[in-house]
Amino acid sequence: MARLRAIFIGNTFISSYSLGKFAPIIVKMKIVILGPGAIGSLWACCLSRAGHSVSLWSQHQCDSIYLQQEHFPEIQFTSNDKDKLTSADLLLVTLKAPKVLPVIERMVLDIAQETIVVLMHNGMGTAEAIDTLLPNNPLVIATTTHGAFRPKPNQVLHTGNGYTELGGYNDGGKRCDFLQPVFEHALPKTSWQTDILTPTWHKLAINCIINPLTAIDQVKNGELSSLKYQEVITLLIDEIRQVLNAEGLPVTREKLVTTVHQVIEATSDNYSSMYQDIFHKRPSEIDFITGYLLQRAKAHNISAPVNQTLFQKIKQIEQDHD
Ligand code: KPL
Repeated sequence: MARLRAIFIGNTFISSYSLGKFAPIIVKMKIVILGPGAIGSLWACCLSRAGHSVSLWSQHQCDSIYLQQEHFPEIQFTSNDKDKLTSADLLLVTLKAPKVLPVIERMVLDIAQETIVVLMHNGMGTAEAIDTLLPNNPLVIATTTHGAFRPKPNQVLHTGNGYTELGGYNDGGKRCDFLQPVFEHALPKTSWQTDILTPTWHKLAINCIINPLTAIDQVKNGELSSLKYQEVITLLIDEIRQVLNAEGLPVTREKLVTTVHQVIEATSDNYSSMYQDIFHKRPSEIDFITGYLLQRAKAHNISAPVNQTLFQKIKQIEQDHD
């Protein structure tokens, strides 16, 4: 039997029509990408090629940005256009976690209540703040394992094929499952999660282990499979598991060990994002990764001394850079 779902977002008509095996029809959305770094630029190119009206919002005040992804034709995006922002159906935030709140705070008056806000970054803790700042906007969380690299300001490379998980954070966001075919059509694979906090916590667990260890020792992810790191990884996993369990996620130690080692293997040739931040003497996302874990550990009266040590080491390195 045919199923027709029709949804209006702002002035845009989104329809998702499925008949037997036919794919959904996705109508053009007005999308602004806030923070077009590597992953934001990749989504900008993919969503634009999928037929959406995409514009960018960058910290570098400029009217237009050219981006070329691999062999595809170069695309000219308008940038920092207030009209595009106020009329956006979707604001895809690909800023790093520490920048999310300060940047959105400055833009708050130009974001319409109907605009769906999607947060896509490593770490946790921003959604609470954005939900308070924009209480009427549908808020969606996204995690992605796609790899992207910007060798030059106008060029983006899709360096690793991954998957994206989306899910609503607030009531409005929970009604946005029609975004799944939009993202899937632009850059597969994408799934809609009714409980997005579970995959987000799992990603946080992985980042709490791989990111600080690789950043402190300045090694590739793959190095963490050597014997030297196994004791500290086991201790970190034990602390993280207790926090996840206290948060209501019934994950076992074995499951976490397997997942972490799978990611180390799959990304063995990667320099983690925290490695790169420390290498380039940029502030890292530690407050939103290990810092968030430690906050939740404290709330549950769980001691996490090994995570605390890594947190302090990264903080010390950042201070030395200052
Ligand atoms: O998410 C990552 C990161 O570098 O931030 C991992 C999964 C560790 C891959 O490098």
